[in-house]
Amino acid sequence: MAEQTIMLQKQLEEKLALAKDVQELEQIRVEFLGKSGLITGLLKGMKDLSIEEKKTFGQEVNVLKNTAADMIAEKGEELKNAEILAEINKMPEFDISMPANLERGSYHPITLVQRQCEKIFKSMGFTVEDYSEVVTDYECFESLNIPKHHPARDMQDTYYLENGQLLKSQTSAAQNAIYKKYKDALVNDGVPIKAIFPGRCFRNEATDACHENTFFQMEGVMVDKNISISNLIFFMKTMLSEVFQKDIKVRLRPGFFPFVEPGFELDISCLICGGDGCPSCKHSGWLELCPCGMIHPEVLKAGGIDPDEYTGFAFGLGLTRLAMMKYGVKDIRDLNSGSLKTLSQFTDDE
Ligand code: FA5
Repeated sequence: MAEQTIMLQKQLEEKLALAKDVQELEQIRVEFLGKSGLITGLLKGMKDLSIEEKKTFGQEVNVLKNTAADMIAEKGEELKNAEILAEINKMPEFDISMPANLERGSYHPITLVQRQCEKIFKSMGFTVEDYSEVVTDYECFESLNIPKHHPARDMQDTYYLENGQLLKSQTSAAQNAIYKKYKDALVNDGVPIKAIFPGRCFRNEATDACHENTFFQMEGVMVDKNISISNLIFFMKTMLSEVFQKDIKVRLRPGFFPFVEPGFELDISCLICGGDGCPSCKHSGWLELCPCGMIHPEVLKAGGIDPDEYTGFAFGLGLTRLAMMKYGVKDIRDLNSGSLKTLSQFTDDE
């Protein structure tokens, strides 16, 4: 009977040597080790053998079964490795010793002006804060003296999440948290609150040359005893002269925001058309850049600060528009285009 097992093993070896892929290998496995396979079939012929012969032959068949399973598994590994190698060989050749592409990327123009503004304000003692893009209705509106159904909300329609949170429509959404963070140091240690917080804002509105649905602002606040509009104007002027490094025509006019009183609109003369009027400034010659004002007492109160003792100013600089003016970008949409050809032209000129 040993001949039968030796013959079957030889047969299996020959078939395995010819197997080209895992599908063929599976067929061989079924042929030899399947329920009605050749090796299993050997056991069926045992019924006419003596008990002693059955014992010996049974052992031989079991050894063959295990050997066959090992041989098939080994062949399987070999075929899988060959398949991986074939895939690798199909890949285009490359030279791993080649030096990396040494062409440097460049910062986005908005990042450049943001960094520049941060540097200017840091040099004047402001901290730079980060805040989330998803905020609550309380943060974005209620804490800023804009209750539900207030008409001021119409100016800032945004994108709402199913859980009632929203994508912030203005960086002012961080004001309440900033006041709460620093109020103890203000009251107990007399440290003025001086913070800027740049961030991405979202508004559900039609786009044009000076409006995007996703844009950047940079909020700034200062709270202390006896802060006045003169302080506000000083910081605004310093920031603009540092950013542009030349005299810029600005105008301050009254503006309404429920979270400041009095409130102003700070416009700069359009640097794209020199003030003559163009699509970038909606043909007015002026660009709304940085609304600002004295923080409303209700807003200070919501932040845990006593408005009878402390006053402060706040501003909301349009960073994206500032980048447009600084780099002469005529259409705001180019800044979100992701076009490397457009964006790689700008460099940090410091
Ligand atoms: C505000 O968002 C107020 N939170 C600003 C503020 C802060 C006022 C603190 C007073 C005190 P406004 O909606 O005007 O205000 O936006 C501020 C600036 O963001 C604008 O002057 C403009 O420069 C920029 N901006 C507003 N909407 C867009 C837009 N759709 N695309 C690009 N820039 C925009």
